[in-house]
Amino acid sequence: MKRDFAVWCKQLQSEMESLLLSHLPPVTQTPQRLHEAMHYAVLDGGKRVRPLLVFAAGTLFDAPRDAMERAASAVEMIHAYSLVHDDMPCMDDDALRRGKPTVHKRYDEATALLVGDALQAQAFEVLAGGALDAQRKVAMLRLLAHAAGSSGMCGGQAIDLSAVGTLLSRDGLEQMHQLKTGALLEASVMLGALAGKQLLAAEIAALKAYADAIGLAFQVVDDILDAVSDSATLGKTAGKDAANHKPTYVSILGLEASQQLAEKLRQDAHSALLPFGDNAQRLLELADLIVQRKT
Ligand code: GRG
Repeated sequence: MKRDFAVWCKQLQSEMESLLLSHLPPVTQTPQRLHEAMHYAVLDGGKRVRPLLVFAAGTLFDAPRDAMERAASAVEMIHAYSLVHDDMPCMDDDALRRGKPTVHKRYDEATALLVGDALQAQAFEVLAGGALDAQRKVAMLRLLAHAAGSSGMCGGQAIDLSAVGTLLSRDGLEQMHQLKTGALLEASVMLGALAGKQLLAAEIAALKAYADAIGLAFQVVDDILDAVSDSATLGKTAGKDAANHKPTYVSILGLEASQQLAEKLRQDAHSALLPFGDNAQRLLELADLIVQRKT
């Protein structure tokens, strides 16, 4: 990783911490336990990949800072909510997330459910604020709602839950991941871009092709890491996919072919950005980060 990219990531990751804090209800506000659990779920953890994508795309299209900050916070809140719910006993039943006990373990199941619900609502409230014109805000709200709902992340999660113990084809696996993980990653890129200057149809198509490639690459790498890494490095339980007989890229293609696929997707992401030239440097570097990450 180049030094200036590493510095850019670190700076934004640290800024995200105070931004998210400022966009959450204070823990002193009633109901304090729920607000404390929301802070626990969102703050102090995670790579903040989705906010980084918002900033990289937003900067490419000269988006105002406040609009990028709101979009980045909103998308990270949706992501955090999905992790809280995914870890619950009725779904993945996990005890470890971001190196800490999961929310239902640290608090209780009812609180975890409410944390997810409240974070989702908070995300839309944050995105609805700020000085962008109303028409643009509605477009951004609609985009995030579509990516988070049954046509996006929730839909992907439903397919995932029903696929456990079954044989999924490679196409079926790809469709599930496009929805479960890809939709929110794509929304991060598009929200950043939408917050900026008017987009041409060709620019939208290029960004979508980039987002498609990194969305899938993210998941292929997630499957590889689950198979080859350990819980201490990942900050979540490793080896769960095989233990739960979940269809994954590693189980369908094998480890080596999965690694080759991740590399091919990284190159696809780079090719998609060619029309933007050097201006897309941060998006290019984020594609590399997604494929080369160790956690
Ligand atoms: C419960 C509605 C609902 C959806 C859950 C995101 C998700 C859908 C489930 C999480 C389970 C999982 C391992 C998904 C695969 C990829 C993924 C989203 C990993 C976690 O994202 P990272 O690596 O996490 O960006 P950090 O902690 O860095 O933010």
